Amino acid sequence: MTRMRAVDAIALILAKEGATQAFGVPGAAINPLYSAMRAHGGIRHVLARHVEAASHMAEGFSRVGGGRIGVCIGTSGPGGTDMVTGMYSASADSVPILCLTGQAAVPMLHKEEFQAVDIAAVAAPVTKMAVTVLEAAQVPGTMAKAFQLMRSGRPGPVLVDLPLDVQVTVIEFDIDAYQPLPVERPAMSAYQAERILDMLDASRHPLLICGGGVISAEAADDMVALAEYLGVPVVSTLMGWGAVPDDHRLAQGLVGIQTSQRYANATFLESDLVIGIGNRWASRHTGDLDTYRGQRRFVHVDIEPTQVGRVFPPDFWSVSDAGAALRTLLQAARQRYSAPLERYGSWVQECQERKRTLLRRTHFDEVPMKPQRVYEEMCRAFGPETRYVTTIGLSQIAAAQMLHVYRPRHWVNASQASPLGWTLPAAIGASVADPSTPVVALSGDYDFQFLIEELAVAAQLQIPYVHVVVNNAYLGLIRQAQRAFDMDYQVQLSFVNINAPQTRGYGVDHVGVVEALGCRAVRAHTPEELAQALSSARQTALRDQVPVVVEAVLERVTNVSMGTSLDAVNEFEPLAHDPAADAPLAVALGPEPGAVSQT
Ligand SMILES: Cc1ncc(C[n+]2csc(CCOP(=O)(O)OP(=O)(O)O)c2C)c(N)n1
Ligand SMILES: [Mg+2]
Repeated sequence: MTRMRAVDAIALILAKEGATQAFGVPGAAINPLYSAMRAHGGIRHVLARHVEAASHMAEGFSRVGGGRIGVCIGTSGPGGTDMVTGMYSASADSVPILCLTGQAAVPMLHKEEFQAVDIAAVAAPVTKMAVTVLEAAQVPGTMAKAFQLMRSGRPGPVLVDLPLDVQVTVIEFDIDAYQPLPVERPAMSAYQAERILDMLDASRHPLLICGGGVISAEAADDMVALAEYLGVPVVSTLMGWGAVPDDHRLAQGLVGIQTSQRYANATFLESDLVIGIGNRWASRHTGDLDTYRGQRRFVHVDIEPTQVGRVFPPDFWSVSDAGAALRTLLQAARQRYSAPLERYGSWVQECQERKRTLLRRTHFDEVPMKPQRVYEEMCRAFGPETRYVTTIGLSQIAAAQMLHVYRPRHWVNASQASPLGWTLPAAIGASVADPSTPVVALSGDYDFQFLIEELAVAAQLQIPYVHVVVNNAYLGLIRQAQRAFDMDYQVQLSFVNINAPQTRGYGVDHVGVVEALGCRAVRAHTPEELAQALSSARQTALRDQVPVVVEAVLERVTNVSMGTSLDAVNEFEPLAHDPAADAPLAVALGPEPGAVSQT
């Protein structure tokens, strides 16, 4: 056996568990762990400018890391409380991150010590486990359990809080004897698959729902394979977007009351059987439940048993890892049908027709620009290899209606918690996890301002990503929501900037701030300027090895399509009456199905 400080054991365990990328902010109460990381040498660390940002960086990392878990490190007190939003966001979207915090020494915990807070209690509702380790000898076991929990069942975050004296206590530890604990993944039974196929056989208009569980189970190919064998169209949730390429003939868009397409909702309302895989019937997906459920029959497949029946009782369910379920269903289908099903051909054709015609207009020439035109230009400038990162706002909603995603983990979105400020640090985390995939972040002006200082991190680390900022000088989504109260109250961001008349009353000089933080920036007022800026942004980023921010100055007020029910989504803008002219970049109008995503 070897004797070492508990923190040295932690560094060895992180490496053995493959969690070698940390994001954090040091402080006196966590310095021992930093000393262990420094001595070990194998744990990389990104120094954030705000601990909340570090937590979102870790999320961004885990969301694209393909099984690698991002680590977030902070000191005691505010270090931990600052990362609570990241824990919440990770837990809401089923993302594993490991949060490590310093803590006052055990004998001081009850003495209202400087920066001592019961972070384990604070974090409990937003983690799978939150624990202050009081005995140094428990550290290795606690770490093993943390990794097991993060990976088992529905993934999620864990907090391990480390008192100063526990960190430096010397323990017996042999890393060669340390083994990662087994990970539990329930699998659909053959019997369950048969009953689901019975329901399919009784259906004329079946639909598959691709939820985020498909992506976290690395099962996008299984999803496509099952859909193709059954000949059944697939709609996605916001978290499942990208598992089936948007230009696949069976991909029928996103269903929902905000982040959705007209054709997807219309198709959903025509369906008679819905098989949800790795989804959780989020309210922004279902809207009004009576409309959503109608006379349809529902199958729910989810890895977390307590998700079944949470929102409404399904007609049939299976507790299963999404990948295991898809493979069991495919095997059962191969046995039952012996050849790929063709019986849903006319249903698929109807869906395709809707995908070509039920579109929203994107081609507007106005100056100041309408946001729809920004997304059209993004579709033109950014290829299928692009990884989009965003959080919330009219920006996110319109983008999800109009952008295209072709690969799993290429739509990285804080879907459920949706904290403002998430986009920028998550884009950094995603870029660190996979530097070879071009990252395009998308923010509203307010989201961008929340954690804008993190641009300095990206400049310091030479991270060449592109950040599109749509500036309406408004808390646009909240302004739109305030129409229900007949007010426009505390949602304006515009002012005359005495230092920057070129902002024309829009307030903050984003170009100036971005440049001051060490990055490149371009401001675009017209569609032509925007097209030019977007087309050269990636090259500039690669050339200068810094983020490039493209600011699109929008008209102040644009209401984005949304509603409370799938059959009552309000359209505020002209629709695409002539799709080729009004929505030229619509995915169904593109080249041969499949051609784009295969380039
Ligand atoms: C921490 C936090 N506070 C408040 C909100 C509520 N909220 C959602 S969108 C939004 C306005 C976003 O404005 P902006 O980023 O400019 O995007 P826009 O809607 O204008 O496109 C607000 C305040 C939130 N999601 N997160
Ligand atoms: Mg805005």
